[in-house]
Amino acid sequence: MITNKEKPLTPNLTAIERLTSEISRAHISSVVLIHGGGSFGHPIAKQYSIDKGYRDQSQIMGFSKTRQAMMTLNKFVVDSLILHNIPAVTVQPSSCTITKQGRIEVMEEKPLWKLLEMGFVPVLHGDAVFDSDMGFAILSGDQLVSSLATKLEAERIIIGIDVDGLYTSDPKTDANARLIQHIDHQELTKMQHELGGIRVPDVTGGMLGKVLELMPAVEKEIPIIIVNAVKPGNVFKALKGEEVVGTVIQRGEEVA
Ligand code: IP8
Repeated sequence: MITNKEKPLTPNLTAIERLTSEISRAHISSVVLIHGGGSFGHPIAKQYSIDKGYRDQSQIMGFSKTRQAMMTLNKFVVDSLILHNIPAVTVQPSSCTITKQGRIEVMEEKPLWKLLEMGFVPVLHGDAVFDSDMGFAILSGDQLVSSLATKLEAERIIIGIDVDGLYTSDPKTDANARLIQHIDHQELTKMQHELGGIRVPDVTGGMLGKVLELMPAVEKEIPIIIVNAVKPGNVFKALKGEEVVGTVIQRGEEVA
């Protein structure tokens, strides 16, 4: 929602401005912000098949361009955060992370701990990163969220998207789609099996992928709330722990 998905390399400055002002108003003392690639990282990564790993020399320029596009988007976000008096500092995933087959293998966390300890707000993003098997890969913001929440022992995860939460089907195309207000990881695993193999539309597919990526954090008992960040005030309310429409994902009781 922080970019215009229809137009490559176009930020949604209004949304960025409003979101950063909500984050600022919430006065949260210890927070890590992570954003995705939107119409900056994705079109270029796709054009050069960066997600498939290194295949030939022609991708080398593509890797540089993907990284640069992510830095451009990140600058819009961080500039706006600083304008709202948030001491934001970018931590580039490509400089501190190596993946193996697209999964985080090594990540230097010390700068993150230091930033948090000193009261800064670290800002990370989905990125083109180096991969020990594939040469390079795309590391999604969602994988970063899950991994960092676990490593940094987060109290909770708040995900801002452009629909009200997790639905039973695509709310943009299916009038019968129902918002799931509460779900545990077992129900989510079942849902994954039901949907396994089905070519799901973008929103649900993207959402399911997002949610599955977050499962390790849920298993570590870190609650997740997914809210519609397009609706003014939702991110603020979620940050403040106030009641807000959305989907709460929590670890359920284990069934013997
Ligand atoms: O939007 C992908 O991050 P995501 C980042 O969180 C790039 O999947 C470089 C495409």
